[in-house]
Amino acid sequence: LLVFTDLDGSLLDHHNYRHDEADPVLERLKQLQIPLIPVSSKTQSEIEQISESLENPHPFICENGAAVFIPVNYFSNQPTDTKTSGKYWIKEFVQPRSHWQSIIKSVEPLFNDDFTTFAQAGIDGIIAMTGLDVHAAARAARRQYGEALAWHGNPRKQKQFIEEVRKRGAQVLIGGRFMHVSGQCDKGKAIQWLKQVYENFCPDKRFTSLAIGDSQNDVAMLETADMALLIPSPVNALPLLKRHHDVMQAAHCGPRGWAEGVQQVLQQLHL
Ligand code: 2M8
Ligand code: MG
Ligand code: MG
Repeated sequence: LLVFTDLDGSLLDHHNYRHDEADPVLERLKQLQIPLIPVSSKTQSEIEQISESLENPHPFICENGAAVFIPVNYFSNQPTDTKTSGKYWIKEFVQPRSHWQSIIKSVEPLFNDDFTTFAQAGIDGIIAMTGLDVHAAARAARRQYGEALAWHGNPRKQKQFIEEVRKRGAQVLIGGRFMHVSGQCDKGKAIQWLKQVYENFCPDKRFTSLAIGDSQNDVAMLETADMALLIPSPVNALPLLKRHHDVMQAAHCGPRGWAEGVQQVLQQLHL
């Protein structure tokens, strides 16, 4: 089993970003040596901090599938298509943040006060919009592959914004709070790539993928995985899945629902 999990609103509580209620199940996954792979809109720096505090040594996927970070020597060889940087082998799916920022800049005149980007908001603005502390907000600001923005305008204008940036080669994904402008990446493509890497390096094992998420930006991953666990959100409707054979829905929001759902999957698989 490979557990691909969204963070905010799924493993972490939407409001206070805590995961206590999932801790016993996280412990159980460790005992069973089941990889826990964070797949989030969050940045490398944010996920590193979370993985460290969970003592989770597994790869992670940041910025909505923009890049997969594999700790060097996690597999017996470096996967093809990856570069080495610092402690990681990295598979990148999109161009750097500056490219997406210039696209946003080019459409900005059409949408004067309709949005605020993370770059415009700065650390203080990010704190105000998210409730993160100053250190966490600084990590959220350190984006490498896209731009996050808060939408203040009406839904019609929002649709138009998505169209305008799309014409210029960008794609918009919608998370629990923000819109994320980047390239043709999503959490689904990224987990598919990483699952293939596990299979290439462990040919004697068969992997089942479980994806867990609560928002629209999780749909591609929920549809791609063998099993999907939907976590209800206190702020958005359950994302609609077009295609899925094995989908479960947690009874509670955040880490409580996450823990109940994962436990159920472990039982189902007799683990
Ligand atoms: C953003 O991500 C969330 C989760 O999906 C969202 O879009 O609502 C990201 O910018 C992330 O880096 C940040 O930590 C989070 C804070 O709420 O918001
Ligand atoms: Mg989420
Ligand atoms: Mg997320």
